[in-house]
Amino acid sequence: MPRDGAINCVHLVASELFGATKMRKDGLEEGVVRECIGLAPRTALITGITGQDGAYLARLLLTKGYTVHGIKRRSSSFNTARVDDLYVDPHEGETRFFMHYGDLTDATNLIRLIQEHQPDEIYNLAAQSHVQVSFETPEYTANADALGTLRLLEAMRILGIKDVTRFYQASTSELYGKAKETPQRESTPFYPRSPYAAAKIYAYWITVNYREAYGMHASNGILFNHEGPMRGETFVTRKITRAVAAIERGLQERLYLGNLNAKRDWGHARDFVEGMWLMLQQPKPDDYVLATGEAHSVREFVERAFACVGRTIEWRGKGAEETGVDAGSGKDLVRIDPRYFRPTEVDDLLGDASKARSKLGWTHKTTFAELVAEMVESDLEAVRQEATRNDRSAG
Ligand code: NDP
Ligand code: GDR
Repeated sequence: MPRDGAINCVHLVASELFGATKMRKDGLEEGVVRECIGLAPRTALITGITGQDGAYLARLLLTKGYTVHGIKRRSSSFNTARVDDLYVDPHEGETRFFMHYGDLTDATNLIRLIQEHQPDEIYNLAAQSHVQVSFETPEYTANADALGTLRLLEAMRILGIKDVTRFYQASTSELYGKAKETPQRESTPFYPRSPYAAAKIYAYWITVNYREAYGMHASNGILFNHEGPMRGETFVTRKITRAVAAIERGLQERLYLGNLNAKRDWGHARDFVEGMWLMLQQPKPDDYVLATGEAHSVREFVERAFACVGRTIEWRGKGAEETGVDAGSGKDLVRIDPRYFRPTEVDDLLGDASKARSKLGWTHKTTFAELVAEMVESDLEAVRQEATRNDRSAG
């Protein structure tokens, strides 16, 4: 079994570039193959490139020398703001970042894109990812989140790349739902509480099944909530930090929220995409929880976010009548709107990432306090820039 040697690596680099299947049947151990591939330019395909995680992962892979192909949906308005800075006009310079139109509900499109770009790694991040929206659009959510994953796995089989291309599935702590134990780890039973979570359970198990049935290098990252300045504005953390910034600049009166008592294990997306990548660098595929091991309530998030701009929130009243009052001014800045209550809620999630720590060497780097501060800071700057733009256009 050849283990060392520049010569093997040189062969592998060439084989990676011009068709890897033959070289991998020559008896090289999987670990050696990956080490050597580390020297060759690698290609990744990311579905959901325009989303929060897609944007962070694309940046990470580009810094590691990858060529990155992303799938974006056609939209009547611009939807690439998170990755616009990565784009280089191919007429003007060399680029390793490409975007292609596509959709997880369109199997022929997925097959063609995978065939054309022959990725070494596929990261399936695309999803209708909003839990509350999934109650309004359960069928679409199942189509994109559950069947979309199946379409990608089948495409890999149909194209004969199941032995050479590695697959990452964006699984979620929502699978634990009404959690059976605390903290949740890989062995904790699932109990989904939304159409989103039910769809993601299918995606989780079909990934495991293709791994077991066809020997594919397919892994699930069971990721607990991860946030950051690029988080979508309708997820609770970003909704809060945007509101804090807008209230601070006098552009918004108050913030309306749903369940203040829900607890989540919130980390930073920048740290979590590193874990996704590590999973695909392992000799063997597996499933891993990524989490911080610390849970905080929505209420605490609100308090800390307002504290970043020097305001202390005091809670008054109960249930839907509860308000968050600014101790300094006496103004109620937070009110409850029952529209944001969910038909079935996930009350409390807390992850145990010991396996990822010991097997991948992964751990989160950003603390809860740092995360909130970074998001508030970024939204204060965004609101300032918006205000400046509006001033200019008014003049
Ligand atoms: P986002 O909602 O920010 O991004 C989702 C991405 O999927 C967007 O690029 C969106 O496109 C795209 N998308 C949606 N539907 C389709 C479709 N039918 N075909 C193709 N693309 C589609 O999610 P995140 O980046 O936060 O999350 C990434 C993945 O990780 C998701 O699968 C999510 O469910 C999962 N996850 C997220 C966690 C988190 O805390 N962030 C935790 C655990 C799992 P567009 O921009 O056009 O809407
Ligand atoms: P979640 O994130 O459902 O955990 O899914 P979200 O930020 O939407 O909700 C977290 C908790 O906050 C409560 N909440 C509110 N939520 C929203 N969006 N808006 C509100 O006004 C509000 N008020 C209170 C919610 O009830 C909930 O308990 C996210 C997504 O990224 C999923 O794709 C991912 O799988 C999971 O995290 C892990």
